[in-house]
Amino acid sequence: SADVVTFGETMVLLEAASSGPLRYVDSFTKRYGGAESNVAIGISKLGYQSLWMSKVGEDEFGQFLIQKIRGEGVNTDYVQTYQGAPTGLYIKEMRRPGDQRVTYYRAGSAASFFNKEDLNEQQIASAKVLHITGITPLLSESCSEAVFKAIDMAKKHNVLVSFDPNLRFTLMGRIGEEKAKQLMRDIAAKSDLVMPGLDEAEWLYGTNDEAEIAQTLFAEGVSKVVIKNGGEYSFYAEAKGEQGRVPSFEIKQIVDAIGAGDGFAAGVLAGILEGKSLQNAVHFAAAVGALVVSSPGDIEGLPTRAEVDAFIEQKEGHSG
Ligand code: KDG
Repeated sequence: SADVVTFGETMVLLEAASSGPLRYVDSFTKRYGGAESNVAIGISKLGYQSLWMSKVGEDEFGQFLIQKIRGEGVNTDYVQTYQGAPTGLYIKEMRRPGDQRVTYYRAGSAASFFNKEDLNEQQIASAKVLHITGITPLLSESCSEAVFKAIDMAKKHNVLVSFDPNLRFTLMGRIGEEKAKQLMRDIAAKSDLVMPGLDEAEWLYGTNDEAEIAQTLFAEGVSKVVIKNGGEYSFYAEAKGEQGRVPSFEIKQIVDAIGAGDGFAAGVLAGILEGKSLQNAVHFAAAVGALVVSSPGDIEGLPTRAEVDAFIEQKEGHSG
């Protein structure tokens, strides 16, 4: 059985091969990404078992995604091929250095037809962690229902529920921002570990006071909170334990920041699976996030355990 089970949409990524507005870009590099499969790949590279459930279109891109993700060591046995809709796409544009933009071609995609019947309860029940992101419930009503159903399954079997809100404002149009906010807060309240960015937490809870946000979540039954503040630091707190800040690693050049949060989440989860304290798990995760932003693509920079140790050693003169 898998250590971490997750589900959600993965898309083919067409990354502009040159900078400037897309209308002037003539070629693209084909990659792929999806927040949840990015985490699953991160977990696999760090030496743990992961399983990702989804629906892909009955098309070449769907086969490409399954091949690639399976090739990274993720269990894709519960990914279904769906005839009714195509695999989604997204495009990365580099308008000018430092101004990276993402465009989705995913409305009505195969993955948005994922529903609660597609969840494998046995796989969730036997996992150690169920990882959810806030992207999935925004895709469709059936995806939203699947998120709540999966959380119920995990709770019934004492599986840790991990939640990264991963706010996607461009996907909120279907239900509106206020309902989306409530939805995210409802999912967070049902989770054990909640890992928003500081700006996301501020949007959700109306304050940027990390300790106060953590207290709100603890009062709702959450046990661990990690709040990421990009290149600066991450805050961590446990309901019955310590809280503090862990500085981020300095990096020379940000090549592609998309996917860093997923690498970070994989790092925290791997740290927890290994029995690290939350503080040490966050330190480890900060190194994973730093390595991801130093490479193009969402998943290409995800490190192995040895690469994380070497990076920490190089930065701090000791291994993590
Ligand atoms: O976190 C990275 C994701 O944003 C990327 O892989 C694409 O899943 C994706 C999304 O919905 O934006």
